[in-house]
Amino acid sequence: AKNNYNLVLLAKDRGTPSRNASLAVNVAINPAITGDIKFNYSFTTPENVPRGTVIGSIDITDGRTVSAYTISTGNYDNAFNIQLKGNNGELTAMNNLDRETYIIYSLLIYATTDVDTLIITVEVLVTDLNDNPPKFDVSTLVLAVPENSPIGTLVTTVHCTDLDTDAINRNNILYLQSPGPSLFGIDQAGHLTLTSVPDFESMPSISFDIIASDNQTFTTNLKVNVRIIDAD
Ligand SMILES: [Ca+2]
Ligand SMILES: [Ca+2]
Ligand SMILES: [Ca+2]
Ligand SMILES: [Ca+2]
Repeated sequence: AKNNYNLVLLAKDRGTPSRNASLAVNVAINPAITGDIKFNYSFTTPENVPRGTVIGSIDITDGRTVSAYTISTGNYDNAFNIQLKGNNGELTAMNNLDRETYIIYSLLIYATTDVDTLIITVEVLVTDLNDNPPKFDVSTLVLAVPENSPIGTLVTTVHCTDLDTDAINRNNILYLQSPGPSLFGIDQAGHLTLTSVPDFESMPSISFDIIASDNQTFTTNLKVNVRIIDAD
């Protein structure tokens, strides 16, 4: 079938003498899309799979002969490639898939066949891996606590986030790492409290780390410096 037509538009006015102008227009006709025949596929892949990993195969088994598969829309950052394998379309990963950027891709794919062009929708669900460390909302903490403050005094609350899902970060924990005798405790809500009464004369300042660990895969340290304020 002819897919290109050259048209000439002619405009002519009613004046005397008559004036006219012409405009050449090239019109490209898109291949016929068979709207009522639609194939839907759904694939699942973990994030970070290497380039070339096969995500899934599109299998048109209705007697048509496919000459090409083309991804029309939805292929953000050129995440996927599709190749003709026999009569099938093999969808492979191109760039590293990042669940923290795109969780679901909805691809619109055309299959050019000997009869017509088919529309195929492919949904690719990207599943989570633990590939992000916990992150505190500050990089260091400098605090001051009056001496003789009672046990249980809330000194501060630290906040920690992780881009991975909670299911992946199971056993995400906060704990303290202290070189000397510990004056503080922390709970899993990030509350840093006194576990003994501070005494300026014996310990004017103390340094330690608050550590967040996501299932022992990544740990992130937050440096804390606490000055004890002298009281008479
Ligand atoms: Ca990721
Ligand atoms: Ca992740
Ligand atoms: Ca994580
Ligand atoms: Ca004192």
